[in-house]
Amino acid sequence: MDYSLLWLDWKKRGGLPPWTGRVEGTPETPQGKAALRELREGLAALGAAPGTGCLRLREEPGNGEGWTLTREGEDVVLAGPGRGLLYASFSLLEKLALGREVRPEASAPRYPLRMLDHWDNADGSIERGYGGNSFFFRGNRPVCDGRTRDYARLLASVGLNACCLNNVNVFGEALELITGKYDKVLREIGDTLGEYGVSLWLCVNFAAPLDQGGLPTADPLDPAVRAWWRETCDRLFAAVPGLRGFLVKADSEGRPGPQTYGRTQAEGANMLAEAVRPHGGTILWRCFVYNCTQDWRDGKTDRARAQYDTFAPLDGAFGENVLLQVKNGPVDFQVREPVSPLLLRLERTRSIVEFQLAQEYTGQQWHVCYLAPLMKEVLDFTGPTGAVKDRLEAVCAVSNTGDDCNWCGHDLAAANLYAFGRLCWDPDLGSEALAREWVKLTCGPDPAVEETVTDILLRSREVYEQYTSPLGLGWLCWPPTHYGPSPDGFEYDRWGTYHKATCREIGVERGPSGTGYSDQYGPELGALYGSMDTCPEELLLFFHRVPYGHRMKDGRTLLQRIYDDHFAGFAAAEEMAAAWDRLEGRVPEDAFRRVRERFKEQVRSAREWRDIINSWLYRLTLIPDEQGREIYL
Ligand code: GCW
Repeated sequence: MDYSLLWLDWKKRGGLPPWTGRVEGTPETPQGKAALRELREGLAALGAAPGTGCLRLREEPGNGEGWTLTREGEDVVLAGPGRGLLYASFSLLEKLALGREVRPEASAPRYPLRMLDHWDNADGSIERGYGGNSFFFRGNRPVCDGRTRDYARLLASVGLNACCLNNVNVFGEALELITGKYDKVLREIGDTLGEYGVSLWLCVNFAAPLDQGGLPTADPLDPAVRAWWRETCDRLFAAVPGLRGFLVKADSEGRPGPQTYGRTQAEGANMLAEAVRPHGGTILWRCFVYNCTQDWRDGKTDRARAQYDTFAPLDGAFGENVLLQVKNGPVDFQVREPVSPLLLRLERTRSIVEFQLAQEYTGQQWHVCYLAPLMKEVLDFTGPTGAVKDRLEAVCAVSNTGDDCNWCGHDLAAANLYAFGRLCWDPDLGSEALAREWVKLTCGPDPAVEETVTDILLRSREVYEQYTSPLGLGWLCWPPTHYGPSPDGFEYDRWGTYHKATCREIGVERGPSGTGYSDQYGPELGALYGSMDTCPEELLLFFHRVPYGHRMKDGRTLLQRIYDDHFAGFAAAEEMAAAWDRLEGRVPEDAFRRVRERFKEQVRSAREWRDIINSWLYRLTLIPDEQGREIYL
């Protein structure tokens, strides 16, 4: 095996309770059987020895995912349907591995759909992938092997239950995934994932009736188009029983969609929903619809507004088996954005939030950036219509995995995968608790390792934010890769992501006197964000065009705050790297070396960010740093 099992690499430990020595039960579902196997193998690896009592698995009928743990005399009983038993088993193994007391409890997931989206291409590359190549596609075709199974185990162990195999940008051989050519291997993948309770999803090309079906149109209201999708789904869902639905990127960044035919997003989504409905299927319809060919001279169009403007008027027009998939922020996975106002607005439409574990804009898995705090910020965010986490039906994230030996490129990036799964099960868990658990499960019980790595993880997002793009501004990165600083890189381009910095001020005004974006939050939040005085400082430059001399709450000028953040962020990156160095000999040698290499690059890149952003603003303003630190002319 040329890859690790991440947190599932159970390590021997003493002091296991006596009932762990024997596991009994005769579950009948594939998931129940998987639970039994995981327990037997996991307990043996943890060092369980024969004792009094035993662990019983009691499989109940049904397709639910909840489970209970009770004590019966000297025995411990795990009860639930097959899927529930699977989650119960991993939860129990984790508790034992962490040395926690096992107490009676009941657990059930908060969301019925907890999903990872792969941006894997058929040719084996991964769009915005930073952990190697695809393990789902090799040699320009899907593959099912031992890694598929281990991946399913990893997902199930943190409670994830769905996975979309291919990139939302569907091209090349991926266009054939729905044509019958790959039914056999897709079925195998679906079954392998299904054994671990993970359903299979595919991304489809909205223009497939035209591109693959040979029809003259892909108009969603055309009867021949509707019939084509129905027939395609009838065959596909019968051939691939693990399939649960499609994820669709339409009318987005050049992808075809209903707009071409003068139809609405709802008409497009509902047409597909009708085709998958007889098979119990669901359509996840992405809301990432905006004008990506904006003229930078056009000061009126505000990309941040686009998704709400397109979808809010359609609230209630979507079929029952459609979920609108909304990115966590209004623009695109920047290190800091406000919560997407669409998530607060949809009332009669089901929604799924999309996070991005793939660190496209957050250091590309060369920089540490623990994303649980960002995800919690979004889930916990409460507006007049309630907390985001209570309004959602489902949660998904773009996966950060690939075929690297450590799955994620950066060993510490696996913490994001772990925390994401756990938060989908229970969004009330805390970032710190999850970080600690992940460290202990991955690295063992050494308290110095736990403290150091937890501290690195918890600081990491803020540190990244400090040395990159200040106060919600975003987009100061190098356009071709989205890595490294290039303050004007996006400025005169078509993406609608501008800072408009002059010698006096910086940022786009999105309050009522500007693009009016803040109004999308409704009266209360709109007023809060809409005024520079009340706008939370960390989002100041997302919402406002601000003079450099603007006084921040602590009395510093905006410009001084930006300088300070960049100096502090770089210093913190150096500190984190040094802290990691002190763990030499305490974490496995290969992981130690890999992470040390990554930190070298992080520190190099952080220095570049610090100096380029600070110099850029100094050259614009000619206002020196109050502390006289070096900024380059
Ligand atoms: O962030 C952008 C990425 C694209 C991506 C797109 C999307 C898959 O740069 O690579 O395409 O978002 O989310 O559709």
